[in-house]
Amino acid sequence: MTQPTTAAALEHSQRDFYRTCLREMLRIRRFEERAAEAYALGQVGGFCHLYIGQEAVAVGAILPLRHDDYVVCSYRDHGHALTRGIPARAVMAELFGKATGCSGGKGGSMHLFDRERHFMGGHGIVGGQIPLAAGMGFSIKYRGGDQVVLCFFGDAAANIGAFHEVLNMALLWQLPVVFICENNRYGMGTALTRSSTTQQIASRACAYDMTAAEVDGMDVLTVHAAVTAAIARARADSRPTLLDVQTYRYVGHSMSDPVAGVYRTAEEVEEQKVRDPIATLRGRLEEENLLTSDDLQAMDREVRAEVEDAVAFAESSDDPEPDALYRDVYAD
Ligand SMILES: Cc1ncc(C[n+]2csc(CCOP(=O)(O)OP(=O)(O)O)c2C)c(N)n1
Repeated sequence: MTQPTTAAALEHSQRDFYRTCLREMLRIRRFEERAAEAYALGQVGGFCHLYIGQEAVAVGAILPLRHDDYVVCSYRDHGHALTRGIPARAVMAELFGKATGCSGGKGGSMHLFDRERHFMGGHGIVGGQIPLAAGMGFSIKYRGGDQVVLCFFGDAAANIGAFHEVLNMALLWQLPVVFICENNRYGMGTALTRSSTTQQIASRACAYDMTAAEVDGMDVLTVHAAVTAAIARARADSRPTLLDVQTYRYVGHSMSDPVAGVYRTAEEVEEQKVRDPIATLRGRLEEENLLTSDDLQAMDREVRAEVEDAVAFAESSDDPEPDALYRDVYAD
């Protein structure tokens, strides 16, 4: 067999990379559509915050990580967990509160966790993960490692005091943390104008002399490039970065919030769908003849099958034993 030329090999690897991005975003979308159905049927209890519309952020940011790097994020965490490699079965089972869930069924949608994959949650307290990320960064540096931490949070979390303190300390101590603000414009029902949030974040970054960039969060390739550069800076020079990633959620704040709510119009939501991250990448791949509609259908079929398998697994799994309440998930 003839060896592919370097150019052809490069083209192949680029095509595979684009397809991986598309597939990962599609997995999140289909997983969450199905999770919403399960929630409506009463199979998922507690809170459930969907990520639909924001998929390009988790996928673009997490794909460049090494397996020993760390991820920590807010309660809107299904996409981050799936992209980090937690099996769809374990994530769905956690939503269903089953013993086979990645947090033993004791965390639910907001508290996905996986020690092996260095996925440090899923946090329900707005901004609670930001100081934890600094601790992880400090611990890496203290032990002389070269891992990095990705810390995701919403724009409203930039209002908590710890955000300011942590940015300051991260810079003073030169911690290898990439702070990723997923700026979806709304903090539950509170709308800050996009520019005011962006200005706040940029001015803070400037005050802390930290590289701050505005990134188009609806374009997975743009997110990937920005985070790859930030990861390199953290790994090689132990320097923190703050990214203001502009994104949008098409769904309500949580399953108990209507799609548009009183704080935005249905027209606004529809307008934003023109920038859909999945449709944008799919269009680009089709234009460049890197994907046919048959390929796309096959990909969608596989993803749907994975999600159905995850639901069947969650449905047939057992509830945690009552005494598991008193045991650490990782103790056994
Ligand atoms: C410390 C704290 N205050 C208030 C809340 C209630 N709360 C839950 S989500 C939320 C909005 C957060 O918005 P943002 O950080 O922008 O993230 P998004 O939900 O948009 O992803 C609030 C105020 C909370 N969970 N924790």
